[in-house]
Amino acid sequence: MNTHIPIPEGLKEILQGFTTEVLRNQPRDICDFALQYFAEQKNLRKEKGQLLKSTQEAMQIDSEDEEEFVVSAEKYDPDNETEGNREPLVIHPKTDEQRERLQEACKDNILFRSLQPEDFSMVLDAMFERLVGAGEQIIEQHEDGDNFYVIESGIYDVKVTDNGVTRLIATYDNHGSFGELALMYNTPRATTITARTLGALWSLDRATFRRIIVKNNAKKRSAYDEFIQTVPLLSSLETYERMKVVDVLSMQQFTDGEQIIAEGETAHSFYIVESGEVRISVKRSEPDCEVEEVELATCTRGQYFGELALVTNKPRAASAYAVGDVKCLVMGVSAFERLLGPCMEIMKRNISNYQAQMASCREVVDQL
Ligand code: 1OR
Ligand code: 1OR
Repeated sequence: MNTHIPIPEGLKEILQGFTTEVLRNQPRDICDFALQYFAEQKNLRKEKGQLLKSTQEAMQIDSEDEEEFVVSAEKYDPDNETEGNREPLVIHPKTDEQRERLQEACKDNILFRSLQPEDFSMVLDAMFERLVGAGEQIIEQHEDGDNFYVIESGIYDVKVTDNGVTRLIATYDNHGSFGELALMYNTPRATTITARTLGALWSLDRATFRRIIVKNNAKKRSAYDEFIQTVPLLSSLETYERMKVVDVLSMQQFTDGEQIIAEGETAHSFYIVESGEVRISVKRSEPDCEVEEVELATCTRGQYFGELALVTNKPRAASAYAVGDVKCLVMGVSAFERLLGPCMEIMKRNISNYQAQMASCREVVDQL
């Protein structure tokens, strides 16, 4: 009998992917492995869907803006502004002293760095101070996201509960920001965040965050995605993973001779050269001589630096300086840890190259 059994769409790809992973991992128990593999695939699919939705929403905000612009170019009607489908801008009045502290806390924030000055000013207007006590929970895993937070002071523990087991995965020490993911991608909170000490936070409400930051991210995606695709380190990332990388990048410019990284300092960022040249050097002090700097390497377009301290959790191993005008794409430490896991092997391989090169330098010196 000649029966025709339809093959569901995607079955072949799913089974091929699974078989490849089984062959690669050689698991002892294929059933257990299958459970874990397909659960991960389902999560990945969910994540991709959410990312796509957030891009579409950001595009929607953009097109609303264009419509508003056309209407207001024809005839400006101030009464109409607040009647539109847009909420008026949120403004939390601040004293001069508060605004100064706020500006100081936000000045290095990577999510804000690529904003136009008028958008940054709107963000500052909308932010409000929240003082927290030791032990206070600011974010609870799996809840909906209400605010984004920039740390002014205090120590904050980041914990994840998985299968009933709670693990401390990171700590913010008087620096950084958190709570952006649920607002960017419309996902539940990824972690629980609790203050370990007394502290002060600056909060930004969800609506303003989405209106300004998410819209800005959509612009960044179209501006940087092409370049990011050419960066060798990131070539193993899937398209949606690259989009997430672009979301957390900001561009920083340096002029000739400017120091980008200082040897011995605590690391907060990772850099990819977009244009120009970066010189990497270390201090060397010979007996009876002044401390001098020796050049180790140079990085040009598409190359990265500043990963070593983040991977090893140590102070900066070398300094980095701009040679001529330089533009770098910069990523914060927690985004680096969260998003560049798939590139870690490549970075570690290159780090062991540093050590090998260092060893061969020593051999040459010893032979002299
Ligand atoms: P959110 O809105 O999901 C919890 O609320 C916040 O914790 C999250 O945004 C991030 O700002 C922050 N993975 C996910 N979120 C993290 C992580 C993180 N660390 C801090 N947050 N990982 C740790 C990376 C150092 C990955 C492992 C779970
Ligand atoms: P970082 O976070 O320690 C300085 O900040 C960066 O310089 C470092 O990450 C690397 O990205 C970059 N040894 C150490 N760091 C190096 C080296 C290097 N080259 C580039 N960086 N060596 C030179 C190998 C050609 C080894 C000799 C000490």
